[in-house]
Amino acid sequence: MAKRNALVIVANRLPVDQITAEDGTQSWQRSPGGLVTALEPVVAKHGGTWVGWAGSTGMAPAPFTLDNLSLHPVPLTAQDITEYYEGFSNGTLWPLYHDAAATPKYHRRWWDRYVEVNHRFAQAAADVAAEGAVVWVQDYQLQLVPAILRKRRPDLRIGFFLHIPFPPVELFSQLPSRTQLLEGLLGADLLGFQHPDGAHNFLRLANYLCGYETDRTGVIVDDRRVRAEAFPISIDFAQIDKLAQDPNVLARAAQIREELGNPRQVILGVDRLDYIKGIEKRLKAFRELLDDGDISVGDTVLVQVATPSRERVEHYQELREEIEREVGRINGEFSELGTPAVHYLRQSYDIAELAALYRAADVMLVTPLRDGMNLVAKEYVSARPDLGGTLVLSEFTGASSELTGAFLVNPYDIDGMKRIIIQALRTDPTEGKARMSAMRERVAHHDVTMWAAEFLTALHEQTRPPEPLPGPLVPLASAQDVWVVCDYDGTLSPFVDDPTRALPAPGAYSALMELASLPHTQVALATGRPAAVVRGLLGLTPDDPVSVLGMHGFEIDASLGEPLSLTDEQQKLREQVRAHTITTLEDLGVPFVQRPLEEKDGAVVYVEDKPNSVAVHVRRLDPAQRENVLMAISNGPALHEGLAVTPGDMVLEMAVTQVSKGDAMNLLRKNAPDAHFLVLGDDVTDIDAFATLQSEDVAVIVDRRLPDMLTAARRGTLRPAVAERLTPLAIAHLSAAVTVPDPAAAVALLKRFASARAQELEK
Ligand code: ADQ
Repeated sequence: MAKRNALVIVANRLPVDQITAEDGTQSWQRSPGGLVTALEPVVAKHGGTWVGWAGSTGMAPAPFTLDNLSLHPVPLTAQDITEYYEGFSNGTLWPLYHDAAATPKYHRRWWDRYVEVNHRFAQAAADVAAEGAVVWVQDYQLQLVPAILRKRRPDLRIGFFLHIPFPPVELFSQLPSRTQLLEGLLGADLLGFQHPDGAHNFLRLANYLCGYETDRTGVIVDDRRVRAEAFPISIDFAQIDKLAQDPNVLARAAQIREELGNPRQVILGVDRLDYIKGIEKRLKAFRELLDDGDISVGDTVLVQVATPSRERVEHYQELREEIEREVGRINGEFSELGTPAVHYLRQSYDIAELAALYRAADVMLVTPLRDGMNLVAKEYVSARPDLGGTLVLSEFTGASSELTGAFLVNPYDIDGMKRIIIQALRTDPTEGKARMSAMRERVAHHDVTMWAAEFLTALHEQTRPPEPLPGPLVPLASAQDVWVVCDYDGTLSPFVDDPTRALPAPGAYSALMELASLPHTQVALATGRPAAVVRGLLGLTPDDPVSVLGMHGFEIDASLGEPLSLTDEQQKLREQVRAHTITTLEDLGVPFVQRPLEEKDGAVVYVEDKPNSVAVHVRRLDPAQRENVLMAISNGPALHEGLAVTPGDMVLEMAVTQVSKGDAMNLLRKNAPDAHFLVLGDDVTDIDAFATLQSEDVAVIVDRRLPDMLTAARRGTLRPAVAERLTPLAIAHLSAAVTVPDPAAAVALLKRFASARAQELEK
């Protein structure tokens, strides 16, 4: 039985290589790489294990430890490598996720093998993870692992990080196994992407292809929220910065320039030999610059280092041939005896040699067609403590959002790229230093340790056990019949400038539906807005079992009672009030609109015509103007006889009927005389609902406005229109209320209540 650990990293490859000495003895050596460097301190601290393939096919070596890293090899057969790794991972997903830079291939047997191998990795992780452990799954080869793992080990806290871009809907939708992949990822608690675009694409797809409710940063899956956000990866800045000042590295940098024939300028490219890196287009631009006479051999030299990669995959073989042909062509046409135009090195180097190359280069070319991040760009910047050198960077890399001091290029635009290369070669040293300094600042502060810490902290937050249900709600969870009644604005939806965009807090819809689906549990919304508007904002369909009482109870669902309508007199009054409001605003010279506010509207008043009222919204005005307008309306149109005037949050409502949320509550109680009520609200009009509560009922107040009003009432500083609503009963319920800070917390409370009640009802 393997030792169980509190932290498990799952990646396709273990961070080690097996080396064979001259005498044939074999040993393990840690492979260099940012991921190990980033995770090593975390793994060491938590006693973690790394699960992955050890690099040779057949039987996996037994679990072992190297440099404090506990390693758990997963076996892969030659056929697994062909179908799961070279096939589905690198023949299908890799090109597709990189803008289809090569044509993705779809083979059902590749997919089948991918599923099988993902099961194997998930099982290995399940075997080594301790109860409640954090499991952090890495990259596109293992996208099904989170869901498989969650099924086997629901106790685990699962994170996933994608190192490559996550494609937009139009591309991802090509995948025959698209929903399975999304569902696989959704097994995680936290999904990390290199760039906000990746997270955004994922959220759109989870909604579009799987039908899940999503918001800006997450997806609601059953009773869980999966968070999806950008966590841009970085490098060990300090290590490379230090290395780049090492006398041996500096001497080697000088030697490199000498070996190159002491050209005036050195241009460098360092890439894995991959078609996404845009090496061919870069070579083409360089050839044309030589051809045009903008640069000359001997004066400017290009060094292109390319690490061999995925050499058995067809696209990669073609690419290599193409690049080598182009290098041969350039050198054939332009080299002089002993002075090649391009130095092409298809080799791997250690980090010290790379640091020397970085220091020797005047211009670094990083021009991928698409790249999740691109660490080479960050390494180059870290290797320039002298603030020398300039970086030419493709705008299609994740790094381009951070390295704003780079010269950005569109690698598909060869002429543009040529212009930018010349600009980079001719950069004034003062400007070059300023650019380099800004980029170094960024990488120094966002290094790989910070990346890992931010991801793991977010995962811990995301999976923190829920707080217990507040005491007053406990008896309600087991009550025979319960009605949950919620206000909308300010209670389930944060206040925004534009009321038409007052979207619900994440998870609000599913919380309401969860409650409404429980036996003996009814849900209603009591809002000052028209019912249809709130239904639209929440996405409630007529089939959803939630009642909506609009206009403070003037609009009622047919299932609850007879609809109300205005008398001729009330209709006339409403018209008069509206006309009076408009002349008042005209007299004040304050601009106003009579249709829902739009983003382009500036500081205007919105005069809302509601079925039984006129509401004046002043949110867009500056505070002094707001007061003026509210005063003028209160002392003018609001004085018409027969009006019920309600001051809300930056709105004044003048209703021609006397219906209040108290009436709405009474109607509900008439329908269910024995039910207990849980009522959530945040504003003045909710006081009327709270005032109808009985002793077993519970009030939940959201935000500070109502508690502040209570304080003001005690001090006698409350406006009379509000003070008169605060009956002794209302004060008693408000004082005993459970309070939550904001709509997000209100939604979380509803969810907790729903699951507690579900458990009680099952007993
Ligand atoms: P890669 O596609 O491999 O990584 P990149 O981010 O540039 O791309 O990392 C390459 C690494 O290999 C760098 O650390 C570099 O120093 C090293 N390297 C390159 N050529 C080398 C050579 N000849 N010898 C030795 N080392 C060499 C994937 C994604 C990226 C993402 C990373 C990390 O494609 O977008 O930045 O993962 O998340």
